[in-house]
Amino acid sequence: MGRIFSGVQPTGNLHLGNYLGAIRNWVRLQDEFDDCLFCVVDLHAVTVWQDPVELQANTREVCAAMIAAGIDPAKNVIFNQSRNSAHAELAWIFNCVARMGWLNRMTQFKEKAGKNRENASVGLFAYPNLMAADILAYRGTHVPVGDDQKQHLELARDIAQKFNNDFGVDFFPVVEPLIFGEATRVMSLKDGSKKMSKSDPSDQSRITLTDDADAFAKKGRKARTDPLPLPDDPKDLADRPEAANLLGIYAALADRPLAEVLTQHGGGQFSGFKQDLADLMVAKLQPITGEMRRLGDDPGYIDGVLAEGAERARALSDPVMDRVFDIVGFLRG
Ligand code: AQP
Repeated sequence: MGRIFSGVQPTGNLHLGNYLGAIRNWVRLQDEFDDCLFCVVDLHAVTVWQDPVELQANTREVCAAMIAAGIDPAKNVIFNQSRNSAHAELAWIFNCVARMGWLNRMTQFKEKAGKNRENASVGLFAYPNLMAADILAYRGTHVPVGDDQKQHLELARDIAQKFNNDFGVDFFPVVEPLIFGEATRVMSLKDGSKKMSKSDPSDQSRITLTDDADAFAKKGRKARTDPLPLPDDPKDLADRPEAANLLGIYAALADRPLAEVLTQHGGGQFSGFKQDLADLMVAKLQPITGEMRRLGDDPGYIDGVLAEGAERARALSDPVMDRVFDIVGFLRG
């Protein structure tokens, strides 16, 4: 039925957006697809400066979060990206396939580089080529991600197609994004126009997977809202980004359609709704955060999962890369 590849950067502050937009969907997909690779993308992380000691701790934390959320390391391939050199090798070939103009259009680079573009790393600019390589080194067909990665996946499709055209082959598949759920883009708790993100300087802007029950309640209570009561029709959320965000989070966590949540809460005040939301976060997230903590106390186990996953990953990418080198014309003895 196809092969899943997806990843999370080990850049700390793993948050509710990463969970609802990505990791939780992976848990569901692992039963639908025979082959799933879930990767801690440490090569992507170093496109901006990372403290080496923290990078190692964050890599283990992301792996623990995946397992704690319900991804089975025996059935799926869980590993960190730098352990398989195929990612970097194919990314180089894609650096030579993708066009500068394509990368110049990427909004994430513009957002992350900000005004200081000249000072951004070359790696940050070429990030989408590495992302295409992550998927295509396994000839991955389906990529479950949050809405923010849509543009990068379109680029991955363009790269695959150009490679196939340039070399007159039908080798790389057309990658399908899988973007689903009621919270495909979770927004900051402080500003409904900004996505919830690991790099936001304010810890109050996000729910992290290491927060405790008190933090869920406090952050939920303090989340920005507007003075109106909750609407009962989804159409009335169009110009109320903060309300839309909190209701979307609620619907996603409760696993219920947004319309149904509005039927229940419409007309009510935010104070009562926020309490319900905090209770829901505790009920749904605390078992995960507790399990993450337990796994965090056993780094030997996590390291074993990552090492074994990398071996399995290499076994899957080796034949793909042999064929790529052959197509490109590299003599390999
Ligand atoms: N706010 C979000 N809502 C829904 N999904 C999200 N994702 C990220 N933020 C949200 C999804 O999480 C997966 C892993 O993301 P990543 O580790 O590659 O980080 P990112 O997309 O660059 O965003 P972050 O986590 O906020 O980090 P910074 O602050 O560095 O930009 C992806 O599937 C992503 O779509």
